[in-house]
Amino acid sequence: MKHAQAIQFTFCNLQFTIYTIFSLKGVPMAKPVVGILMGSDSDLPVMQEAGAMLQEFGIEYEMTIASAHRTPKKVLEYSVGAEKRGIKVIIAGAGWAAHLAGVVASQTTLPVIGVPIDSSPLKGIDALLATAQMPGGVPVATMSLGKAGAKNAGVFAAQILGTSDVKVANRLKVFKVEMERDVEEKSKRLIAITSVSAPIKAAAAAREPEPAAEGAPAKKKPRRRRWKKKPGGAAPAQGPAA
Ligand code: AIR
Repeated sequence: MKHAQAIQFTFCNLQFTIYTIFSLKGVPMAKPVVGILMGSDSDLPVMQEAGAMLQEFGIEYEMTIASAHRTPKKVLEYSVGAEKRGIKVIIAGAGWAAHLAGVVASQTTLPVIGVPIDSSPLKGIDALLATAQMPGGVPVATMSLGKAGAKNAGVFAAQILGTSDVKVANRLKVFKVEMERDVEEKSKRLIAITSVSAPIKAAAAAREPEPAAEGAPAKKKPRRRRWKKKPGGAAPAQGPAA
């Protein structure tokens, strides 16, 4: 782990040096606007979900390891200098006693998104509380635990940037439509392979009417079956439970 951490650190420094050389030579380079921090290299499989989402929305980001407990000076330097370097949102993920996001938030007025990581024997409950339970005045927008939380951190960062960037806002709209379509596809596949009750099939069919052929009389919407309560018995359920 220590070895991997050293490699990552060297890589980040190299990236920074290359960026500095090129920008001094006047070569335009995309500047990162989101900073992803994580407490350890062991958090990378979770935190890369945030990077993947940012990439999908065409947002430049940088990633580094900084621990509130093991490298507090680095966390301080990063937090204080981020805004000047053009960073607009910081995503901070950590496990165990996860103070990273809170410490970052204490040093900057940039929005900080916290990702609690389920790497501890307490399955992340410790990280969730440490990240979310900030005292008044120092907010950390805390996501759900683990990979879903990291993914949401990427989406949430895009939503913050989307308030002043039309391109990002439009990509977010497409993302929502695609997500809805994906779920509907899954639902159709499920209906096709299972014997679900008639009212659910009818409701699915009603949601997606077939296009009527030209000149054909308009198709009637399937009528909802009305269930009559049997004397002494309960009416059968008409759809999935909420
Ligand atoms: N951590 C590192 N410094 C402070 C904290 N809270 C967290 C990391 C990681 C966990 O400790 O975010 O989730 C275990 O780190 P490691 O390096 O032992 O794998």
